[in-house]
Amino acid sequence: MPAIKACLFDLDGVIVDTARFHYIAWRQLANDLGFDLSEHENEQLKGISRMESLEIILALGGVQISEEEKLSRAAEKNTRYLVLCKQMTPDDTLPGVRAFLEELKTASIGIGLGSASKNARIILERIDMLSYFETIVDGNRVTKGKPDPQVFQMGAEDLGVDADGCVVFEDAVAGVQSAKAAGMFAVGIGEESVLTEADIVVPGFANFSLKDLQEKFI
Ligand code: B16
Ligand code: MG
Repeated sequence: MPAIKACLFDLDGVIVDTARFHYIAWRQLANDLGFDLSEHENEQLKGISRMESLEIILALGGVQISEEEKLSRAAEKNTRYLVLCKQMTPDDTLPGVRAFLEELKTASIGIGLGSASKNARIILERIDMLSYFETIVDGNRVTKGKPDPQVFQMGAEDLGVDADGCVVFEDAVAGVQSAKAAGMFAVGIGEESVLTEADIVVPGFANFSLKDLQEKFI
């Protein structure tokens, strides 16, 4: 059986459900600009950087604003998002995540974060999960967003592990594509009908152990 050397985790939608806060804050921005943003439309923004998300929303609303206004609207959205995130506590960590990371630690498997978010550290601190991660690759470090493989390649490099020993956990289509482009085993968190390019798809970590992963890892 090939050995798993490291696991790289996306943040939003994998470790913690911040997608609902992103949606509230983006929807408010759309409303301020005179249109609405549906939950379905919001799906397209998962795993996508802040500024790219803004461009998608503006295109959806058929609205054009100056580059300067884009920066101020994005900053305003982030302020709203962070206010909402203040409600989070360690109990908001998604079910089974903590136990799974404990299993990895016991098995001496490397643990890294690969997130598009520039708020990754703040969020991990809020849910008391920062100490699990040996490396954090976030939106402040990458120059190319998902689906580019850079975020996970940097994580593997930080941990000193080859791509074929890495497993990536992702809830976004762009994130799964990023993992596959990096030559890694991709576990989709969510629905098979959406995450079609993942090697396996599970609904979450609630009933998923390291042994389950090792049995599927190829
Ligand atoms: P921020 P992930 C992504 O995080 C979110 O899925 C995406 O919706 C968000 O726009 C992006 O982070 C940037 O977040 O505005 O906090 O920098 O899923 O890659 O962990
Ligand atoms: Mg995500």
